[in-house]
Amino acid sequence: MFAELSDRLESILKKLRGQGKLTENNIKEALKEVRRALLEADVNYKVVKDFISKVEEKSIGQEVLRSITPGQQVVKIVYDELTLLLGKDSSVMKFSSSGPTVWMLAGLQGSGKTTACGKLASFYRKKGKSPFLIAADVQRPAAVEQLKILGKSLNLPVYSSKENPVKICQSGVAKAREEGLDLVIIDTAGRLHIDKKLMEELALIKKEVTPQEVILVADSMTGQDAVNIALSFEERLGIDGIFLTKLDGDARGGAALSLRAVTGKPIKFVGTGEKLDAIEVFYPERMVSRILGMGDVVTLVEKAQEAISQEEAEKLEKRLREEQFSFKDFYSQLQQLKKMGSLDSILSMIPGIGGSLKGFSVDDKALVRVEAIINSMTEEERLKPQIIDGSRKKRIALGSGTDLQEVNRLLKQFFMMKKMIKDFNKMDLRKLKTMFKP
Ligand SMILES: Nc1nc2c(ncn2[C@@H]2O[C@H](COP(=O)(O)OP(=O)(O)OP(=O)(O)O)[C@@H](O)[C@H]2O)c(=O)[nH]1
Ligand SMILES: [Mg+2]
Repeated sequence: MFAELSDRLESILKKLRGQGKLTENNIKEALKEVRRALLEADVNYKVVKDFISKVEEKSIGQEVLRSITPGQQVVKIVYDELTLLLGKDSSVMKFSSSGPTVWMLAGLQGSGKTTACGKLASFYRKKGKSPFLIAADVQRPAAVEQLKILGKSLNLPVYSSKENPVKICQSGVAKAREEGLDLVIIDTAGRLHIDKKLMEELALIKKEVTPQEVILVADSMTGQDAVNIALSFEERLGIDGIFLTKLDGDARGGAALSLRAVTGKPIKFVGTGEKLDAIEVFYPERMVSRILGMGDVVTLVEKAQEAISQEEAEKLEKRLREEQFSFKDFYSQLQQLKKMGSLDSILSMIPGIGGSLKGFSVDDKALVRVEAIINSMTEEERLKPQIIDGSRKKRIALGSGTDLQEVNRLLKQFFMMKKMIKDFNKMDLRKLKTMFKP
């Protein structure tokens, strides 16, 4: 799905993510590339323009540039804005509270309406509905037959008659009510182009059977045409949502990424193949993760933002560099560690240290005792652990409900860590970072 766009965005964002420090120019350059990739994927020009300007505005703020992970922050902004573009939440289908639910599918010829009828019917039958299909396409001679064959393959009833499309729909809904079937799906005729007659026919059906959903079936392969078609249908008929088909093909992503922004209507389902089970509920966030080829990055950034404030990180970095690392710092690290899960991830957020302390981890129970030990130290002991002698150790062990062995172990770990930091400081940190990269 959207392989090319996905590859390009992924590589642009990967470059950004890898950078410890960013300048306004770095970001602008990267966003220029993002812009080009979106335009080449046939995303609507105006949508791209708005998108880039929003991302730029948010990215160039001081908070991002000064943050501990500017590259990742920018990636997250891109991710969030793309998600907004696609409509934040997945939208659910509406059902009737009295009598059968009626959904009407409309769209141009060959967009995949008839197939979508079958997909929706089998999808909702699995959820306990009893679907009933109405063949209201009397335009194309073989259309009714096609729906009947499809109904047979799914073992679902299909209604057809020799009346006009509006009458067919009315009597079809009446029949469904009679038989106690609760989900009516209407397959309508398509035209090669939007014409007045088609729109009038559809509007009349909508008026007479008042469907809970009018779903536009749009072919993602047609790119910006799909967007223009959707706009026309929305203006002339009024639609509730979009079923975007053929995403399994080599659609470039333009339609998917522009439809919501241009029409204001949500994409509700996507078709991902010719088979009747090739249907997916549309989740904007999942789609964006797929397009950007990530997701873990975003959660990581969110976690890091919660756990460690930028100020704290800067203070710590400064202390580490000045070799003043004390038990107080150690303690505040532990507090953050508890919020985050692993010391590795915190340390990897600190520029200059990165992955160099990999492998240092503490389990939860040990953490509680370590906290108790540090809590039992005096302020002076925390700042200058070298003064902790035998009798102080005994007092601390007693106060924390641990034993001498544990106090010793913690002190040993602490001095080891401090020595590691000291050694690292003597070396070129940049070199170190590459050394520790897997
Ligand atoms: N690859 C792929 N093919 C699809 C998808 N949805 C529909 N098709 C194919 O697209 C072609 C047209 O599908 P139909 O469902 O007949 O389209 P329609 O809108 O009912 O067409 P008309 O009734 O002629 O207006 C068929 O060959 C389908 O198998 C999809 O999600 N992926
Ligand atoms: Mg059809």
